[in-house]
Amino acid sequence: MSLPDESTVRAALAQFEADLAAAPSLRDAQSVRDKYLGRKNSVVAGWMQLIGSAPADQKKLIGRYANELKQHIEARWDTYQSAAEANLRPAGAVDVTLPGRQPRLGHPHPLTLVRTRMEAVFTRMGFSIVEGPEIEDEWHCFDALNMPAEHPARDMQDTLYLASPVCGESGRPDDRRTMLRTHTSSIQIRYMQTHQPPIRIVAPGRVYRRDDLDLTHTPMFTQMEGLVVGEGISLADLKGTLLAFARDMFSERARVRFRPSFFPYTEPSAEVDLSCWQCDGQGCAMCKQTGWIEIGGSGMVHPSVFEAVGYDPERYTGFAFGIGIERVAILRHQVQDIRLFFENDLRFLEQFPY
Ligand code: 2U9
Repeated sequence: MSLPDESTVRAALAQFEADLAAAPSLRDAQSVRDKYLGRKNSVVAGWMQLIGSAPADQKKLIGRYANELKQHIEARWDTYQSAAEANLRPAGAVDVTLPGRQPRLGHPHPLTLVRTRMEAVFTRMGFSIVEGPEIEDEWHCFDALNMPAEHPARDMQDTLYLASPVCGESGRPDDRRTMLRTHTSSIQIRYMQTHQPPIRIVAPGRVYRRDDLDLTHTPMFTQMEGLVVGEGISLADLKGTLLAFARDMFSERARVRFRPSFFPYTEPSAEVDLSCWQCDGQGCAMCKQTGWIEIGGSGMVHPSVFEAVGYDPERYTGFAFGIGIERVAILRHQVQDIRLFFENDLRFLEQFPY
């Protein structure tokens, strides 16, 4: 091969253009480029090889011509390739080689996450999960729970009654009114009417009360109530169950404390406190320096409730408890305002990934 000079560079470039123009496809054009630039057996590689056997005073010059040819062909190839790829795609078409857009994945609401976790804890202890209607009659919500007609909880001030009566259980005029359930205890009344002891259930769901919205109150909130009925069920079983719940849900070291209270449907009744799981009872901001956190209410089922559903109160005893799910969520996640759970602000909701 004769040694390259300026005219051989020009001739090689012209030949490259001609070969490129004759290439029927982008793939053929890529072969043309390889014929000139490839690492082995290409025009540029051949020129580079000549350097070894060339006279000493020619070596530098040959290297310069080889590089010049290489740079020209590379630049020309870049423009050729971009134009060819743009031509392959009709105007406005989707470029399928671009990475896809990341879909925005949703996740369960924080209250659903807490509820699911609580359900899992009780399921592990052998409880079944039971649901029921949100629109209730007064018998299932009040009468059967030892809250007779004159009971203050039935007041229009506290309960959201529906405009038109739908049905009544007892036939008395009072019982014909329908309402949004004020607690999920009505689920448990329905369950006892259709099942015989022993029973071990938790009843989660929304409940409604006439309340104004503020930092700690909403007219709709979520509860989980529990009910265990059988022969020989005692207050010790209630305390043991709540302790097991607290240890699984909050902290291995949790302790439970009862404070005497009153509910019409339980006797005796108790407020339930847990030792603060953040400071382990030492006192911190979360427990307001008391070492204890109120988590709900509980008690032994009142005999009148058993009578209402046809259970023999001489034979059966049982315990019940109620826990506010928002309260658990607020405590677990240090939420400052209960309204955040219901405003659907993504800046809040996105802080609870699945
Ligand atoms: C039946 C008999 C008794 C359920 C109970 C409480 C005490 C209680 C509150 C906790 C926070 C409601 O969400 S809250 O505001 N609940 O204090 N609930 S005993 O007693 C029952 C339930 C069903 C048949």
